[in-house]
Amino acid sequence: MSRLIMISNRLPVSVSKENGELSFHSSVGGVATGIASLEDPKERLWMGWPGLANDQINKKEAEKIKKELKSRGCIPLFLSEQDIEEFYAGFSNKTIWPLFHYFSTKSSFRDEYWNTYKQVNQAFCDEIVKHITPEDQVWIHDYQLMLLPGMLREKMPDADIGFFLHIPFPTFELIRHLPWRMEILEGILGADLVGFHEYDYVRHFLSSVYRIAGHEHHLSELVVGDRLVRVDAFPMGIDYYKYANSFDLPEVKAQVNNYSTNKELRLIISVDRLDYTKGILERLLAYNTFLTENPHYHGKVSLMIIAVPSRTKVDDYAELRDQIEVTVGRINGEFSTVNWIPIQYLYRSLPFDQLAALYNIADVALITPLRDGMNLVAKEFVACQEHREEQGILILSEMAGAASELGESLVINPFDHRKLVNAIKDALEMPDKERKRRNKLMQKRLSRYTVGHWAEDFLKRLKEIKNKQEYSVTRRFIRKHRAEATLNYATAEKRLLLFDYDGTLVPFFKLPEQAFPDEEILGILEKLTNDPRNQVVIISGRDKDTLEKWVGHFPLALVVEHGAYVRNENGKWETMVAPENDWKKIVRPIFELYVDRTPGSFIEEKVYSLVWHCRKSEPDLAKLRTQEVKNALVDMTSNLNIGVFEGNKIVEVKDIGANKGQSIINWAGSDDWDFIFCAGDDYTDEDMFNALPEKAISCKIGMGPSNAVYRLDSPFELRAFLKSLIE
Ligand code: ADQ
Repeated sequence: MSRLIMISNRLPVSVSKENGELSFHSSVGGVATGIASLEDPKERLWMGWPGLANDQINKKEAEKIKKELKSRGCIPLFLSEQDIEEFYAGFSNKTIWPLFHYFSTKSSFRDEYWNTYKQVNQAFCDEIVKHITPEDQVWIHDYQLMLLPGMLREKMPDADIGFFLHIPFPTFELIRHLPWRMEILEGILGADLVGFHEYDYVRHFLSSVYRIAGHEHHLSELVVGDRLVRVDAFPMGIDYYKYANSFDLPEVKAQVNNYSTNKELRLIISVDRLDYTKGILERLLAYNTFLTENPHYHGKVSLMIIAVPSRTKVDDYAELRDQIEVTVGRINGEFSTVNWIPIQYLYRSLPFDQLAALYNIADVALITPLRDGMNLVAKEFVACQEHREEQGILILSEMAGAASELGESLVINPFDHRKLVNAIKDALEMPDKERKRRNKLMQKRLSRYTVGHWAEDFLKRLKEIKNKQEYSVTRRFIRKHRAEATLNYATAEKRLLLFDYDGTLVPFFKLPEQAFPDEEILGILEKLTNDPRNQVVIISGRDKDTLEKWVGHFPLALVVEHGAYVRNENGKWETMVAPENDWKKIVRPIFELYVDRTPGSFIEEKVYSLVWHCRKSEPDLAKLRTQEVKNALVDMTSNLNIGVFEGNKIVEVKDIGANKGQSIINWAGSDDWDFIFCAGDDYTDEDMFNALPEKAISCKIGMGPSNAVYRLDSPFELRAFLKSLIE
């Protein structure tokens, strides 16, 4: 039976050891709550680090931990002190965390961190394969385990693997700093479904994947190897009613009564882990200015900073703690009176009842991270306002993922000191009716997309993409089909082999002249053309001189410029259609305009066509210009006997009298072949596939819609198949 296997750096149960005694604490974080509320009854397992270094426990204790955790549905993975230092504090929190939160100057790129990161990801992989079956659904979480999807994919090629990143995915300009950017992207792409909190992160990820790994996406789906991978946004929600109804809980009520002694004092709360991405210092400075500019608020407002200790072993965090404490001390020293302290500072984690009570009594929540993947505190605060008589209002940073769902809060740029100061005043002075109006809209949204809904949505989409993959792989020229074809080839006496050249026999290069045949393909062509049972034909859009020079020494037929010229195997050229080229005078200036506007692009002239190439141009600009050039051409060429075609990084305008389909009729039209194989990668090859008799095996190289019977991913896969024929 299929199970859900959750994998995260930390387990939802953590183990600690005090005075030689082990104790277990469940931390029902957001994700665990979401998973617990799934309606699907299938069994669940959770794998991760329980929080103790293996150097701190002996064998007997490790066994005890395993046994106890097993009873709670968890599998522990123990880390050594060195792993914690280099994998967790090091690569995860000193390399990835700052870089992905746009603090690139804090990022340190050290080989020993990277090596341990790889090792720990591998250890997770080795452990997990002992526990899973191919039917299980695997959901891997966060930036500590970005290599794991790829590692697991290698061991279990058909596994259902989802990956969710809880932090921002930054722009390509930052990702390119990372010396191991390719490995990280390939690791993530081992998943079938990759999820982020926000569409902006999806965009950044797809753009990095395109620029670094070269995979192009179509509507957020891309092909990696022979797998379809989907990338999508799943904004994580909260356990809404737990917060919205918290006021009715006696323990929360008791806490509220504890706090509410001075009804005159307006309360601003700030709740986060103590982290430089959270903007705590900037908040304090804004509050300082607010107090300076608004003396009438002295004694009437209080800011409560609740900072949860976090990553205390990382220097930046220790330094930030000092800075915050000095700043709090300075502001309190400057403004405090005998009966008023402007800032209360709590450096600790609060239990749920105390935190919920604060959410329930605060007038303002000041949540202004400099960058944040989502920020759940903002959502929790808004939920807690639902049943309040006088509701509080949220000031939220536009740099938090949550800002796209909480647009009715006071959204500010946390780097804009003036706006932050003004927002504090506006929030305190906003009429209750207005606070309620804004909160209501946000509450409605949050109550719909809860954390349970989030988990369900992600897992449903994972299933969908797996089903879609199955459908898309039926078209692949899989081992079984290839074996059948090889057998037919071996017994055939008369065989016709038709190949496109660029992107089919050889991969694409930045410049067309770089795509000359390498030794491997020359060897394959030599063997194929030496067999008297074979007729090999290469049909290409290229000009005749180039192909003659590259492969003309073999006894094969050549059809060039999409059928304009034909050479039989004896080397004699014939022209198929008389060129009619007046249209080029109209098209060339348009292409020239786009060459000027698109650095790296250029024009290639062939007898029957003009081609605008943009393979060397900046990819996103090339995409945009391709659409523009096509639009310009379609309007201007509608009265001419020419067609405009978009190919792989090209736009080609050609005489529609010349096409590859017509040009192969001479060969394919004859019905005395025992075996016909035809391969091509481009839109122009579709004419060829359509003109083939039914018994032919046609094969598209690469993705995209096609009339071919089968598909292979690359020229290298085609070469492997051709080698199996000749061997
Ligand atoms: P965090 O950076 O930890 O999480 P956030 O989402 O705000 O940020 O907080 C997570 C949880 O911590 C919240 O549920 C909150 O209640 C709790 N918490 C915060 N302060 C607390 C305190 N003083 N005492 C007790 N509990 C406290 C990362 C990403 C975020 C992303 C989450 C989830 O950095 O951007 O929203 O994962 O994906």
